[in-house]
Amino acid sequence: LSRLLDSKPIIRILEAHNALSGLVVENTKIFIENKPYEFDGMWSSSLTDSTVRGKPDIEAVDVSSRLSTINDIFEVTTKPLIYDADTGGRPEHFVFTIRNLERLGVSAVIIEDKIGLKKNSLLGNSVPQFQDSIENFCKKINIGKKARVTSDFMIIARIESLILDKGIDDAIERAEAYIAHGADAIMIHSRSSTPDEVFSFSKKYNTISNRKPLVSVPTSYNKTTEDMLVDNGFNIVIHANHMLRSAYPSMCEVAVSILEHGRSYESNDNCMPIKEILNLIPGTN
Ligand code: SPV
Ligand code: MG
Repeated sequence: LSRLLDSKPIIRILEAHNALSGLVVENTKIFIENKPYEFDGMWSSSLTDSTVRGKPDIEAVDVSSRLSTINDIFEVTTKPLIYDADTGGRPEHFVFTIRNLERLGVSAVIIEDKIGLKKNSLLGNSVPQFQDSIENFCKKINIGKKARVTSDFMIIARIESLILDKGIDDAIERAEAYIAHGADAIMIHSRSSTPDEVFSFSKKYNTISNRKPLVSVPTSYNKTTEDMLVDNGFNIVIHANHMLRSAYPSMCEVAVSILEHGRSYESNDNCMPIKEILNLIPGTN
């Protein structure tokens, strides 16, 4: 991942929640005017890895289970993976998460500067959620950095100031502090439907000394194109939940249709033909 960052204008990451969705990220490739386009890597999302287990995105899925998903994905794919570690947990526990992730071959971890019972960021202030102090979070970054074995493994600090309506100045102050304490990159999150606030942030961020790569997760402001992100200084874009969100509606439609018709025939168009699913994975026959 760190090598890719030096060689491309923006790194394009797509969520994977199991081996099959990992294979979609791995193998999807298109050509536009003879130019190839594909994803550079995968995002292990806390939201989707919790949702596939029927659990809320509140750090209820333990790290061992999360790592088991990644193990499944890595058995059949080759691209870099960025791991969503939520808050990173207690600093004393974060150390072991780092060691495990590195050993598995994960390229980077993102930890968010929240404390207490973590809730999904896109819920914003409609639920109680709290930001960690700058001092505490800097300590966590620093402890994580010391636990790393290889310098390639990136620790990315995620700033929740815009999610919690704390403003751009607070976000910039945090970015500077997190970088000073060892963050290898910064993720600025937003739940706004336009990119205005993240672009105001990046305008200031791009001028700070010792600037590190900048990560965007444009779930709520998804009219924004990758080209616009590049123009505003972003280095990594994470499409954070789209493999799971696109699969689920089709499953629900098929379940309803089978009940309605007492047979599965009407669902044929929603389903991959048996022959194709048998041929989907090399080595099936
Ligand atoms: C995730 O994908 O789990 C994330 C991004 O952390 S968000 O859901 O927007 O908080
Ligand atoms: Mg998450």
